[in-house]
Amino acid sequence: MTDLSDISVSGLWRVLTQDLDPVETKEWLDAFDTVVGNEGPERATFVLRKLLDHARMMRVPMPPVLNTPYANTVSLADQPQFPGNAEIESRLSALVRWNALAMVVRANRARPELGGHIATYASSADLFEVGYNHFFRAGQNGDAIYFQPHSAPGVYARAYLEGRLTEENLDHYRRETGGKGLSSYCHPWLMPEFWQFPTGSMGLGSITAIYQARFMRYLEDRGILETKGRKVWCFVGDGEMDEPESIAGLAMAAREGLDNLIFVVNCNLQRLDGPVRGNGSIVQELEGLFAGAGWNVIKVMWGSDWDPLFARDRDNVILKRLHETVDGEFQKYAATDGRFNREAFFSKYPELQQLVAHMSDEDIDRLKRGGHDPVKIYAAYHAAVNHRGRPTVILAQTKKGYGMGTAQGKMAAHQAKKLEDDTLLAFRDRFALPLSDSDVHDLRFYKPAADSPEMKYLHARRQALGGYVPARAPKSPVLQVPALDSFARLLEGTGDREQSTTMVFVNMLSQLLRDKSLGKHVVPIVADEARTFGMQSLFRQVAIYSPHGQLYEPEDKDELLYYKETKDGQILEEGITEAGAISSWIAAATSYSAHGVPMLPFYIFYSCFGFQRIGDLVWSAGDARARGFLLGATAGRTTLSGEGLQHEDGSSHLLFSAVPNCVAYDPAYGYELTVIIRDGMRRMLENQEDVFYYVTVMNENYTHPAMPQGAEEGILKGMYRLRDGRGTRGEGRGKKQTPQVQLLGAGTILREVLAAADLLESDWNVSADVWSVTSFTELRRDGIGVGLPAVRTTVSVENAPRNLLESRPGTQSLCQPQRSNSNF
Ligand SMILES: Cc1ncc(C[n+]2csc(CCOP(=O)(O)OP(=O)(O)O)c2C)c(N)n1
Ligand SMILES: [Mg+2]
Repeated sequence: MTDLSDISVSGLWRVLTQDLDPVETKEWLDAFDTVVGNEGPERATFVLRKLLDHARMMRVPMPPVLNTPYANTVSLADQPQFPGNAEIESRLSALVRWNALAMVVRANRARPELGGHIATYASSADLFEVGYNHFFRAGQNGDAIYFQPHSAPGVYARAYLEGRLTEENLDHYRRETGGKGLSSYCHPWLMPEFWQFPTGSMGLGSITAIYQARFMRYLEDRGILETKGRKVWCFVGDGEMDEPESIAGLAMAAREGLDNLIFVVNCNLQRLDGPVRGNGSIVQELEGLFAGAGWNVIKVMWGSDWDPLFARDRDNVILKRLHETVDGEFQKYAATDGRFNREAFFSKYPELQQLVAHMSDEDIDRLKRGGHDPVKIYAAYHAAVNHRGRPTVILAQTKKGYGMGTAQGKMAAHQAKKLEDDTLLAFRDRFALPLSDSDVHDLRFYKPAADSPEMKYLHARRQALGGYVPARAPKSPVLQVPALDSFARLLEGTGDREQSTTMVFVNMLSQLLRDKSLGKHVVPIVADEARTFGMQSLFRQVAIYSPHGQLYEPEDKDELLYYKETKDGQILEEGITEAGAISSWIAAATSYSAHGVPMLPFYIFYSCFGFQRIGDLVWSAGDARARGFLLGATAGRTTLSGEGLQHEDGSSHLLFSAVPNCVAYDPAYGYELTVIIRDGMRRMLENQEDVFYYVTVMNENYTHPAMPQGAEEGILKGMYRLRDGRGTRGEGRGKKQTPQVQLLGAGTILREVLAAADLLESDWNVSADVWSVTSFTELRRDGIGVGLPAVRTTVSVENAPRNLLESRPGTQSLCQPQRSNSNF
């Protein structure tokens, strides 16, 4: 007997499809049918359960119960009527396909270095079109759609048909100059009124989408915003699912019952270099993964033209053959023609050969994968939006480079961007495009007349769904921020009392949470470190958010500051997932745009586990125009030495300083911190600047002076004179000129600098001015800005004239937190 425990999931599936005793199998199945037929499905479930328990007792290895056959999950019988006009939709999707392809190929004909992708969109076009025509609801009360990044050309091509982008825009694909260009990928910084969510870096779309869905629940549960019925759609690639971030939030999504979340994985079985799982099955693997995490899984494997084949296949020989086939072979079938497919796939068994005997090679060639059949896609989406209690993943099988002639299914399909005329002509014929040979040769964009049935249909569908997508709302309602003197207690110093800046922050946060108008917008976020930062008082004050409330009596219930979870709790206690915590923060920090409700998130973490751990998500926050505070706690080299090097952060400020719209401060005193946070709130909530803050806080205790008169401006600019050396020199000390030095200190080192100044004065008679540097980053930016008036005002890139910045090499990085295209 085969030892099943040693076999991989896909291997096991194949072994299990080899039937050694079909007669006996049939008897068992007949018996089971009788139970279902006579006693109903409930009884059948009970019997199955009993059998499984019994098998476990007898140590019989279990089959991979999380997998279903390599077939559509929604059966033909359960398939809803397709409500659209299939013919018009097919013509529209052909036009979008063409314009996307023309845009990329045109750009590369003119400038081969531009790059771009078509094969991804060619595989996902139908997945999007069904969404556009029937599901995606627009607006701040609509759905949040995370587009698969490399399908951006198709999203532009559709917006062109919709009249939202012009031919000139398409002609500036990947050339974002002069305000007419289109960014390579989904990028709210570069196209602030178009893209909502940045997804260009693989895996970040998935995790931020999951936490977006969770944040929408949070807004609803806290009574801040009605989000019921809204969905988060996240389109990802099958290769992309290998990213740790892609799967990092799956269990949370199921645990919290996020049925407002729908993942669509475009399973074209390929990534950039080759097959995703050449020797296995990515669909089956993902099914097991998602099902194991508790998701509702819907597979869309085969198009409607397979239905009659499956219906006639009494012996399940198609499934048997499918289960023998690894993805590397499926890719080959995609890259070859019907004749090859007949010989290599269908001719393996006589029964199978028989099933397709009536079909020509062309018919076989045209057999669709499920992700290319709007009827099947509609059925899956319909099931997904109506599913309750769990998130849904749709695994849609497609072909990479679908319809792109010689590029379809090819190993190098991902990078195909220069197509020859004969391939283009074949594409035209394949999708019945109304283009002449010379139109094709010239790669002419095509838009039907405004009064054509296609255009009327397209606009009518979008009107019915509330408008156009994607569209981003850059402005939000203004929230008034308390005046600085309302924090007087934090500005007047601590006298003899020693305190850490972390505690000052917690006091300020606590005051903000109590603020009548601003309080409910505050979102404190921690990744299992609240106690470390002395924040446990907030557990009781505003409680921890839990969609299930608190189903147990907490061990510390008798204490004043007990661990309190409630359905309307305000703290997001994420557990040990920095990636999850910052994804929550991003959702809150972009809520002003995604939901029209500005929120004020504070995510506090060990500074060593900030950028170093989740740097790419920080960039993503910048790209998304996030507004909020990140707090790097226990910062600097001098605190918590006993914890070892892991907590000795000497680089987080350097790392954050590279993100152009991140304003970073390293304050030493409570009043500095207070001024900085107050001003940050003013800039983000009142002025609506697209900046976010990184502020370090420490846990070293010392006394804090009161704010010196007039220090505020310097604190914000990055430095101010804390001690005037001349003032420290004693009276009548002689007229002799003594040396005068300037000492600068930031954050943790400032108090050592003050001590050094004392030493210089007492031991060496050298007087020293001491400057508290609250931000070397801001000073550096100020310095760089000298001679470039437009960016002189720190990082307020928003107001800088783009053409000026863009025309100067070397200053671009200041205004464009964009990744280099060539990396993607
Ligand atoms: C973090 C990151 N690593 C690498 C890339 C480069 N990259 C862009 S697309 C791609 C392949 C994507 O494959 P898949 O997710 O299967 O999408 P498909 O194009 O096949 O639909 C890669 C490696 C990237 N964009 N982001
Ligand atoms: Mg892929």
